[in-house]
Amino acid sequence: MTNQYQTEHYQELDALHHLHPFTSHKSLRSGGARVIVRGDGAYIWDSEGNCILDGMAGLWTANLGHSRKELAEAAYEQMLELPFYNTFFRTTHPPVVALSRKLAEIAPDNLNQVFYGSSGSESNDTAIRLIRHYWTLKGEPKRRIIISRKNAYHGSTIAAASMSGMAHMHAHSYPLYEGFRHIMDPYWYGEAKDGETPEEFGLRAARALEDEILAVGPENVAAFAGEPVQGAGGVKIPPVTYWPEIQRIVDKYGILLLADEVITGFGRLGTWFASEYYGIRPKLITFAKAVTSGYLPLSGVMVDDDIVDVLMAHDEDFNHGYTFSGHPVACAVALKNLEIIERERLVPRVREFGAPALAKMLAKFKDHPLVGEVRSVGLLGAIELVADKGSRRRFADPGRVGLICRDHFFREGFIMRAVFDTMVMSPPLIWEQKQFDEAEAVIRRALGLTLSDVAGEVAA
Ligand code: PXG
Repeated sequence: MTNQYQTEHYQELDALHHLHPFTSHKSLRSGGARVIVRGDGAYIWDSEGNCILDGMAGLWTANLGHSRKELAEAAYEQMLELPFYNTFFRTTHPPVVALSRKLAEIAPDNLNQVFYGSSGSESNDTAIRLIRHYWTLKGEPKRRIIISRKNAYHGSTIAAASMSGMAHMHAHSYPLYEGFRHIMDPYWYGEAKDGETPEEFGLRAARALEDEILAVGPENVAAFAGEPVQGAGGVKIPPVTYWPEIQRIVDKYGILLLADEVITGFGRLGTWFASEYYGIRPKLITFAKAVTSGYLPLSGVMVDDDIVDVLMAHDEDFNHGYTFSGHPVACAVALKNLEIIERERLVPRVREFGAPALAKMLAKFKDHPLVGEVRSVGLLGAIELVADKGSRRRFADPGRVGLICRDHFFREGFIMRAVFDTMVMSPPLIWEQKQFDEAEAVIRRALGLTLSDVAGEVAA
């Protein structure tokens, strides 16, 4: 096990040479990064030897948990056989063919073709270009506007960040890429009017799409894009009325539905894809993260037969692609990952065990003085921290209390992420009752410590 000296050594070199994503580099340099050195199943270890329960599956990613030998072996064997070849210029290879076939089998029936990338951002950029290309080929080139939602996260490339609805990203030093509009997100706890039921709110939030389509002119709208459950935006679970109404509206105006399943894909809600869970019929699904459980980077867009038919009916090239589109080693690892998820029945297990266990564990905190709401769907969960439960009043300076709480979690040996003052979790699909019990004990301690830190600000 590494010792204290090495922790400081890594922190110092990290501060000197490594720029981290979504980070204040100044504060990171003064505080030092945590050095994570090992992972096994549900746990990770830091360089001080602390064992930490990973309530975020890496970053919404390691659905199988950490350090599965079979995935390492799949990579090793593929590296000895064919470590890399491209899929441009009319070439292909067995792992990409086998994975594409497998994805077509587990995805909704109408989605049978895959275009690959290495990150969720890339796959959303692919989808954006493909959507616009499709309408051009169809003879409707004016249809360029893609409507998405506030607080959506679709990635960090310029097009995907423009489709995202994160104000702090839009405010960054580039203009938004053109052609995106953002409507309200279906966040009942944060945005419902007094007395508005989740069902009423869900319809109102969905109808914002119709209002926007009419405002910009239906003939200009190419697609609607959304995460079935907003993840990075704070595990915002739409009311049951939301997605059926969205489906009705996209059908009515003949626009494409893009489901960004980068977080929800591969079992997280107890179905292979959340589109199945919510009964929606997307024309495109983007995926990444858990397709390999994060062991190697891989992403893609699954494309509907109608879109493919239009591509097939024209001679034009689709001028788009990445060196690593369909990387053979990543594809081999993805295939093995899906094989294990299937063999261990992890998708039905989320429905039968994981989802109810998470909901039951979170429910124990709903009466805590700091907790405004707990919610979960499948293995996505959230705890809202508020200053006043009764009125849903937030703490001053949003995000401050979330960070206090996150740091307590970490010191207590547990990872949960703070989205402002919403604590979110996304455990691996392999958690057993033991891990839910451990999480419960840590959450109880950490909420208690957080409460004593901010006691003066909490309504009696
Ligand atoms: N779509 C969704 C729904 C995502 O959650 C992306 C696209 C982009 O994927 P890549 O692979 O380009 O990162 C994501 C990524 C967080 C956090 O803090 C969430 C993501 C990435 C990094 C941090 O919750 N999601």
